[in-house]
Amino acid sequence: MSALTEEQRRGWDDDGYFVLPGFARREVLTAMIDRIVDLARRIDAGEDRPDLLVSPETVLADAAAPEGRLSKIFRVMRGEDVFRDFATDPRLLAVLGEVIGPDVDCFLSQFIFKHPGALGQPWHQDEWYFRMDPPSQVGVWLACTDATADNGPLWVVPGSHREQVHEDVVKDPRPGANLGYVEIRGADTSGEQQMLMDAGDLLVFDSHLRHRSTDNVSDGMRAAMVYHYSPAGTTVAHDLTFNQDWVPVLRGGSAVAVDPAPVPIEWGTP
Ligand SMILES: O=C(O)CCC(=O)C(=O)O
Repeated sequence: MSALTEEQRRGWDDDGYFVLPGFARREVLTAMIDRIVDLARRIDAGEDRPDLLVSPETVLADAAAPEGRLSKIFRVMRGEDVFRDFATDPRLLAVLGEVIGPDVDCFLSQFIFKHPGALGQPWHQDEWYFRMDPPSQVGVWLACTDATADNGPLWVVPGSHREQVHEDVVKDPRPGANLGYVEIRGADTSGEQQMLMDAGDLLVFDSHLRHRSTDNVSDGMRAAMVYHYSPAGTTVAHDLTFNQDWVPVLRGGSAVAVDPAPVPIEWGTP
């Protein structure tokens, strides 16, 4: 029996994404947010976590709470129970087995805070950043809070997953923008769809899908937990892989037990 409904399969093939509504329970979302806030505070207090990569929040750099000064924490999947359990949830692995195949690695895990006033991420394709062979990865974006019109939801261009990687990009010019962000120039976004999601909904999307998120103009935090998966044996064509940790999760269609021992970051050549 398929793990996808006909509608989800059609969404994957035709649009490059689909949503699994109500995929995560509230308790799981609360546990994720509590754990990430705790990690942010411990790191701020000087705890050494060479297995994690922390990305600062540049626009709101003077926030009082440590988590308010962060935009992302990467590589949380291996060593943190709540994030590892989600990444290897049998329901998720069944979906990934269908859209990727029987042998799957999780290579990226990141919790994204979007605090009130934080900027969104301009139009991009994740594959522009990845540069992998084979060039087709799968992202899963879990709404840890509701994603509303005001708090910086994702927007996607259905069908753009069939496009090549757009090389005509510019660095995000906005003051305070994340240093790594680029924006695709000149591509048609007239079919864009806003992804309003309830907390617990899961978006599954192709790494070629053009997407963006808008700024958080609300007075509440929007939060998301994002994982990326690849077919096992995928190779990366550049050295900027320090936010990645390659973890086998599926082999021959069966779940693989994940070693939770922390793996320090291997800094590539900048
Ligand atoms: O969550 C966001 O605001 C943007 C996330 C995104 O576009 C990505 O991770 O590729």
